[in-house]
Amino acid sequence: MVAKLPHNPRVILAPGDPALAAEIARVLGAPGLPVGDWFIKLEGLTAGQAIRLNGLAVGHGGGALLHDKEGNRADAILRVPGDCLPLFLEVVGNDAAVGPVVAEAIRATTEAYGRSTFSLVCGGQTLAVGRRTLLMGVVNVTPDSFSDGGQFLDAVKAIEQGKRLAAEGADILDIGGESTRPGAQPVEAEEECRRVLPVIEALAREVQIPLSIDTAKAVVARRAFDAGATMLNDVTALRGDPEMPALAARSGVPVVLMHMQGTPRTMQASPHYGDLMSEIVAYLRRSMAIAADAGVREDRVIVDPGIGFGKTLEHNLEILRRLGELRSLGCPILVGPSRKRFIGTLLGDAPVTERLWGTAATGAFAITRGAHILRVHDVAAMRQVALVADAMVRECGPQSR
Ligand code: HH2
Repeated sequence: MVAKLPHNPRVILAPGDPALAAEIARVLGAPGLPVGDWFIKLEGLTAGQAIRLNGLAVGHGGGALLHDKEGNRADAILRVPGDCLPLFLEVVGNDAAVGPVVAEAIRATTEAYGRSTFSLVCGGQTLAVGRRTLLMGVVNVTPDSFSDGGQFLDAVKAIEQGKRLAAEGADILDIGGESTRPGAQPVEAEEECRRVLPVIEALAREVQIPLSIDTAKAVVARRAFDAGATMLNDVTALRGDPEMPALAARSGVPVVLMHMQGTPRTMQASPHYGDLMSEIVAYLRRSMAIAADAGVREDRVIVDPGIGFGKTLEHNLEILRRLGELRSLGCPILVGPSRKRFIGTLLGDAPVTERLWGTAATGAFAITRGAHILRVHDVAAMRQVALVADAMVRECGPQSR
């Protein structure tokens, strides 16, 4: 199980850049050519394991870059030629100094990385993920959301908005009754329910697509499921409410696990990371393990790096550039850049109403970097972006997803 793999293993680059691989195959007319190496990072090895791993990798035409940590601990970026990996894993598994645990961490991670299509069962509906980019349309039933606060606080308006987004081509609607914007005030569960339940009840009757409840409170999630929601979007990744993991398991819904540093009140104060993607992957892996221990099936999990949640502009850009590393978790990847402040900053402090083109650029880039689902406010425009970006990704071959 990927969630419980030791050494926080993750693929940094797979054999050949997929686009490059497709191009070489096209030019040379030889699709089976080995076009590159795996680059896999393993953390918390013993120094002895890391040195031995390097020796074994060199013996298979690769190598390992070692990063010394405190005392006897070491991280390694392992490089193994793509066509040598099966043999290399056999040798590592049988090596007394390294052993089967490390071999399994590498094997399971590369296998998870290679998964490109998924099925998400949401009540009676099944979403095919990975064939084209899915859009999750946002319905904020709040007075204070950063992007559209107060516009849909009235249930009738929120229902209309949900119906509009569904008609524009949303694949999922995400309904939330508490803003998570930096510094937002917490909302009581009763008030959150009062906001979202009538909207979910009406939309469950009126639209044919799955409804997701955006909440960190188990009591709100439970009542939302009773009202017709069939997906959970928990920005605390099952760590905010101790009742949430068991509820998620019992209800059997797909669960979005999002990374956040700090809480919405504090997260933008001074976000700080050592290796950003290492910390995000380790955090999500830990939440996946919490989910698995509570009984959530592995095929119900979606991961999200949490754009803007305890992240500076530079962090958000780095996440988008390195998004592919999340593929090592073997789950669909959801990204929510829509109208966020970093886009405004890049556009010279553009207000939230003028961030659509920036959102489009970010969404297209995220798709080329492996996002399967985009959480967006402007579904009609982003449907066009996704259609065109998907066509370009397809040109690069199936491996590029
Ligand atoms: N972003 C927001 C809220 N929920 N959930 C996931 N999984 N990923 C995100 O990036 C994400 C999210 C913030 O956007 P919005 O809902 O428009 O604002 P607010 O939280 O102020 O209501």
